[in-house]
Amino acid sequence: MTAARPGRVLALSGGIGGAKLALGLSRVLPAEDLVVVANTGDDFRHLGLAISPDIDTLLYTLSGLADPVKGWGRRDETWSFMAALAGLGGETWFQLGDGDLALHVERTRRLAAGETLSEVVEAIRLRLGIGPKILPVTDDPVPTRIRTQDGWLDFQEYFVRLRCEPAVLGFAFSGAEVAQPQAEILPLLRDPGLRAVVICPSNPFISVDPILAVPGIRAAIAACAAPVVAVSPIIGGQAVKGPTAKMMRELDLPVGAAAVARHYDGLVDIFVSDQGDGAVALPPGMAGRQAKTLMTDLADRENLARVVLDAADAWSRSPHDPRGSPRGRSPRPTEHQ
Ligand code: FO1
Repeated sequence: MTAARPGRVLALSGGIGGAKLALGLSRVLPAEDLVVVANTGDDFRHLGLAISPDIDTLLYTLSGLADPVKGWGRRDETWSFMAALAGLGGETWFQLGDGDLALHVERTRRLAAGETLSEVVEAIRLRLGIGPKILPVTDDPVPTRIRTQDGWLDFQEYFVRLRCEPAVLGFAFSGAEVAQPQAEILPLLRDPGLRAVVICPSNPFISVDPILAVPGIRAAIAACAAPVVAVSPIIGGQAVKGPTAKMMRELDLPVGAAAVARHYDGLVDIFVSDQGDGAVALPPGMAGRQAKTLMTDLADRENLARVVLDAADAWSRSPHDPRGSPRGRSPRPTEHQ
């Protein structure tokens, strides 16, 4: 490992896998140096409540409140509300624990009172004592829709109610074309002092792509002065959790880290794959790094965070030929060379 560089790190994250690396980053960086941009494509209204699963997974993970087994929801949760709802014949396919319910009720109240989603997340983040900022990628609705052989499905309908069983044919992020990126994100990406952009090991299709679909975000990442590092969510041809590998098969993609790297071609400088996968064929101009990417405990999360930052810093120190850059960018500022 080499000496750390100063500057902020912007991490893009979906839910469980992304939040694990975000936690690792939060433990090796000063709080003010980490900003996590969260996917909001999974957000929906349910039982009259505004639910933001990936934001909440980040809030719970970074505050130590997350359920360590499920990855979503709160630890030591009780389920009286669901049991009472079931007794009344209500809708119980989407599980809301009693403590978790409080967050949805409070978010719904604040939104109804005119707060933006960013303001709500910021208020809750401070109440939970979380240091790093968590920014919804946008305050506008960008619900992910899944195209299947049986037609289009709302995201949670596909993910939770149908347990990801229908084969996917494609995705849409409704409203993304008119969504405004959250106000702090583009200025951060344009900051010449930005240390790194980290694409966490989240599902590329349903967690990262909705973030990149918000106007201006993809272009700003491609143009930013800082190295962009992506961590593979696929290890040994399998997803650690969730439907990434199944989706790749259904989309006729080879299931492996190489296909994830190709998905990020033109955006990513360094691709971190699992050490057990050996050498991964990467698109021209993308550098590879191997590490233990399976994060089973806190030490794994911290170690992977250090590897990601070390790879980014080494990239920043190395001389670059902008013509050879996969992102076709102008040379980075002198102080970064
Ligand atoms: N995932 C499930 O598989 N079943 C559930 O009943 C469920 C409830 C739930 C409630 C609140 C929350 O924040 C997340 C919840 N999740 C549930 C997880 C979540 O829907 C997905 O993991 C994400 O949307 C995918 O990143």
